Amino acid sequence: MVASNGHGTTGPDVDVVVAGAGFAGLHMLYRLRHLGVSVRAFESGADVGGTWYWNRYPGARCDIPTVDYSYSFDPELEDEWTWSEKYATQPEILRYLQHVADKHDLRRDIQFSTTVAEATWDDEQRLWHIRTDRGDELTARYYVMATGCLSMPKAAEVEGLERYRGDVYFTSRWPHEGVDFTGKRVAVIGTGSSGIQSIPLIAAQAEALTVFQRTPNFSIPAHNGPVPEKMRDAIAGRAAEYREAAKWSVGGIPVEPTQVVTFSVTPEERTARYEDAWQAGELFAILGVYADLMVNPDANAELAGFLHDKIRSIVEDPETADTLCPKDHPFGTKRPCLDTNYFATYNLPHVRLVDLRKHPFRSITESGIDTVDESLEFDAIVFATGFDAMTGALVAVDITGRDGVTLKDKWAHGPTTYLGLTTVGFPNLFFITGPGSPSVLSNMAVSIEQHVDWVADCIADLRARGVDTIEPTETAEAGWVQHVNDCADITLYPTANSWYMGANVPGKPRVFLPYIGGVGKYRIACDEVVDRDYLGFRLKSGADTTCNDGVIRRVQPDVAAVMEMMAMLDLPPLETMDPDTARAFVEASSAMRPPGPDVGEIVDGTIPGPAGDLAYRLYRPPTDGPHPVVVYFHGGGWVLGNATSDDPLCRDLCVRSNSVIVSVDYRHGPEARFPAAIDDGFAATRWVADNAVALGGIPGELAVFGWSAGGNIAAVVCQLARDAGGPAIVGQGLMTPVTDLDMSSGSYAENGEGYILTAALMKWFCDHYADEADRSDPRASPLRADNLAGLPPAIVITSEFDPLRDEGIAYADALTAAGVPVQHIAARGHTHTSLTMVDMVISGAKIRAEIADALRAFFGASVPAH
Ligand code: N01
Repeated sequence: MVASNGHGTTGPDVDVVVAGAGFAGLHMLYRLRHLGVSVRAFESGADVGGTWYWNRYPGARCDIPTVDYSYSFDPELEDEWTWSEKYATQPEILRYLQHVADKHDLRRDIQFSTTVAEATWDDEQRLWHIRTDRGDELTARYYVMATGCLSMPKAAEVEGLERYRGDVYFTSRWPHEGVDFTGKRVAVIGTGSSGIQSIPLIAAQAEALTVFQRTPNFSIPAHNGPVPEKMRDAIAGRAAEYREAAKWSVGGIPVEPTQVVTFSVTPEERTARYEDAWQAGELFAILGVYADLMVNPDANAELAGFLHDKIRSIVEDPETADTLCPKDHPFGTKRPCLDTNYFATYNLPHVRLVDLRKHPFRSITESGIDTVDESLEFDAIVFATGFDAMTGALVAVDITGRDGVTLKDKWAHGPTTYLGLTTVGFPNLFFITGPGSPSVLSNMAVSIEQHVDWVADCIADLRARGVDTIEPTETAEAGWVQHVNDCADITLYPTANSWYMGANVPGKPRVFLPYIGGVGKYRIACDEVVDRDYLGFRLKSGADTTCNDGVIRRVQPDVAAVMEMMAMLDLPPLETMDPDTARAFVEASSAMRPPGPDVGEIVDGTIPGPAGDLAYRLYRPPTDGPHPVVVYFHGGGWVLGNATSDDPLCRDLCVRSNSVIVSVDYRHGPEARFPAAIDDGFAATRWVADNAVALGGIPGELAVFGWSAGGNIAAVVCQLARDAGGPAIVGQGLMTPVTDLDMSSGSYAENGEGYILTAALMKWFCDHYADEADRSDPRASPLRADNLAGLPPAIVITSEFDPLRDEGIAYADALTAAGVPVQHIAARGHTHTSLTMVDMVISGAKIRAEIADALRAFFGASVPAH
């Protein structure tokens, strides 16, 4: 039903309904009001504040410096409000939000002590029907959920609570009048941020405190106190500039991320830096201590070791200290805590730690808690057991979208959103800091404002254009979900059983919920969506639908980061250089690469070639031989490179495939043009086959592998070997190969610019390599061979953003058509060069693992075990 809007026409009762009046809801209300739209907000609490209204437990504070954890939309607040501490307490933050609400008279649009219970989309009228738990019913064009990421407390999951006669408290729903634990025997369950903040203060009052710990957590001292001068100075007199920098930063605080990796410095320097981060008492300082902390397990373990030592140096009882050392998850993969005297609390004689891993709960009794091996009596039990994070509050509202689908059902296997803001099937529904947005991994104040601004601007824009509904497309949403996962998958985060993964709630799907790509990059993506005419959104105005469908981020995030870095260096294009200068330039750049994994042995030697000796480098696996042998041909467009130029890739292939890799050099253009490289490649393959035993290889177990121009040589060598009756080659690995020199495929048009290997550079390579007349020779363009039958089984690897992609695919198809067994590995989101960037582009590792598996399959049972 469409109610009268009081203006004599029919339409929604209000333009927008907002659920929640915390940080997000208040700002949303402010923005909408200034747009001149009608808005009604509902808030479950009796006043504004959201999380800061409910979480009143002793010790509750923010864990982002409060000068950063503040609004920027009202510049007057910078002077009006002075934070008393580096990390303000809950009452002070609540007063701040109340001040904002008062100043902007926001309460008049908020109905308190009221929860939105149901929201149902009416596709005919194009509006939401909203119903609250107090029976209010109204319609709205848009529905904005500003319900918070950590607002739905988890149920007490310990059996028997209903029997218990003592006092029960949840940190997330703390009594307004406070609690006096003096003379009480208290149990605290949970050692996340809420437990770690409250335990020292509860211990200070209680007669006896027992902490039940399931998982120990990393925590560093907050070193709280007055706002440090350096923090005040950073913002004083330049608040606007400071806030602007925060918006484009990684985590929502303007700090320059380090580029230094853990093991690039001496152990002494490393420890000194860890110590500085410990002393700084800031989450972003310790999480950003080294660039590889959250991607390299060894780097992470190094810091974890330092933190374990700190715990052991504080906690006097060695067994308790050991129980408090987190060992089951990498540092940072569960949100680390900031504390005041947390670990030292365990030195107090009346405080005891129970390790639930060793002594699990049996049940809660009338008078206390039974573990499997003792009965303990308590006057009060405090649950600091956390939240159904990020999705709990969203699916708690009965939301029904188009075609009667509920949000709960749609997200049964994990939330799917476009930009964390919207979801398919639910037009005109917006989430503030929803799953798939930076939210909890960032300074929430900054992320909330970004979402609120995006939503407000969007609503204003749609109204101005006469658009009735906005809804993401399946393609855009699937693309964003993929991107969110791609970003998480190159980090250690998914390895932990954290609430980021939904792992703290029994039965919740295991999905990495927030977006880890960074606040600044995320903002760029959101803005770009709008600039590209709402890319990936379907807009309906009356009977018209417009849609610029597509995916906003398709390149793998680490590949994109490398491309950005290179763009910033503004390097001269290779094709503007003469070959010698280009060679020197590439060699100098290669010296800065991570070296790749250790192999068992490296041997350099020479091979007699048709026109003189050819250098080779042999990589032997660290396992007992003999091994199968792979003749490797380097990339470099037949102009650049040598036997050692693909060193990291060769090491990686060697270790992963457990094969001897013999990287052979060949003559280059323009000094030695086509077919010199091919002649050398074939001669080198023959020589390696003949000398397999001396090289530590298994006779007959010989494959060839090449990248780029090297892939071209590998493919041609297989054709030549077939035609010459030997040597026997059991498999060919062609990674982003050149198979046709005519350079006219669709992928040249698509990817010829902007992905490092450009069409212009390919032309430069080809011009230096082969005369026009030679380019259709199958020895230059193996795709043009009349007959591909009888060639060795192949692995063809193509990259999505490579000008050479289509010719790789064409060769794979042609081989298949000729009856050759082919495994085609399509590297999604990769470029021509990214798969070679060992230890730099982490997303390439799983592709190289697939390649290694395929190589091993060529050799079958003859490959010795790892
Ligand atoms: O909740 P948590 P939280 N039996 O989920 C344990 C933010 N926050 O309220 O790890 C026994 O982190 C659980 O054990 P395990 C901040 O982002 C910020 O403390 O699941 N134990 C864990 O130890 C934070 O990360 C501040 O094995 C059970 C604890 O309870 C987020 O909110 C302050 C259990 C829950 O830890 C959540 O923090 C407070 C069971 N059945 C919160 N179930 C600031 O400083 C759970 N546990 C700003």
